[in-house]
Amino acid sequence: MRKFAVFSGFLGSGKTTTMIALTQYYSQKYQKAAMISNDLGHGVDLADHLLACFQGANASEITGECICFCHDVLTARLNSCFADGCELVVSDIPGFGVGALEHVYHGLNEEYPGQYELAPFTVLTEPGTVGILRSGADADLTHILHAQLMEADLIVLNKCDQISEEQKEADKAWLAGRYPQARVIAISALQKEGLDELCLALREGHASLRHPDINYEEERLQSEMGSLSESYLQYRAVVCCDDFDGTAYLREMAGQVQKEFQNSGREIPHLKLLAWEPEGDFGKVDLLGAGKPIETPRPFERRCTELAVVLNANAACPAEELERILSAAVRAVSDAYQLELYIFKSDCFGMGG
Ligand SMILES: Nc1nc2c(ncn2[C@@H]2O[C@H](COP(=O)(O)OP(=O)(O)OP(=O)(O)O)[C@@H](O)[C@H]2O)c(=O)[nH]1
Ligand SMILES: [Mg+2]
Repeated sequence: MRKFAVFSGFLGSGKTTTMIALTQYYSQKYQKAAMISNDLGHGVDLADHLLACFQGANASEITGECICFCHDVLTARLNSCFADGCELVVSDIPGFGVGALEHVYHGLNEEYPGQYELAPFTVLTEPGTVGILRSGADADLTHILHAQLMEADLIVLNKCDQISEEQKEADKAWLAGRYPQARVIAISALQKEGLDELCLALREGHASLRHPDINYEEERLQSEMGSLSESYLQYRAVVCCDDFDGTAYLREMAGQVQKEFQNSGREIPHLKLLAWEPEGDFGKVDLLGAGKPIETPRPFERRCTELAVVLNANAACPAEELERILSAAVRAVSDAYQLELYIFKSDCFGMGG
């Protein structure tokens, strides 16, 4: 079997966390599996790929372009994973992901007929998203979330550790009723629950290769995408005197950024802060919306004297403003911790192209 699955879904829905948990579970229980982190940022070792590597996943990345538009790069990577003994490869999609069914699945099917077995087109969602869809309160966001789910053969309701059994069943039933073309399964990637059902759905299921009717809204999607910016910042921070708490440092930085976005009334769907120290300890902090609590999926185990830091953010503001906010937060918090900074990468751009 040489199976490939795309994992689509909104920013922060848990695509990376799920791909890490899935490839590890799949490799233990079935056959070797691999994941690809696809990011629009340039260069190598971006946050999602590094996180997967730190956690020991069989991972690689495709950066600087969407797999929708570089089938030669994608197929070369798939071929090398399959040659390496993998039977399942999963990749995410940068941005909103809408259109990936057409561009990736139909594209591969037409250009490389019969070469790849396409697993169900998978869209991740989470309880908060289902709540937004059900209320329809935010028209633009609802439009994007709905367009994503229209493409799904398989809907994965992630983060079920955050809700009760009753809520989980209610959300599943609502998704199944609203998107009858898709199978719905519930998991918690963080708690590694529901992974067997997900493995089986990908192993045994097949892509339907439908053409969902979302093209007429493409212009609107383009303009919504155009209002988002993405930023990547990488630097090394060295303390001048005492050691320090790396987790607190990352959380304070997320807090500064959050304050700026709260003040301006703009949204920041996902800010990732990943840092590691020379001995191999690492920490991760996430902000998943200006009004959301700061999450620490992985705290540092020890205090630090030196850190390499990767910041990656998607936000609804112009690229220059996002860059200014992130740089200011890095400088202010690093000063407070008496850290000397060596910035070696800063890449910020609008996602509208
Ligand atoms: N409680 C809970 N949190 C989760 C779960 N899965 C992911 N998360 C958290 O949700 C946040 C976002 O997860 P990611 O895996 O980075 O999401 P993503 O879809 O890859 O995000 P982008 O790369 O920005 O598109 C992180 O803080 C994760 O730890 C889950 O099952 N339960
Ligand atoms: Mg990700």
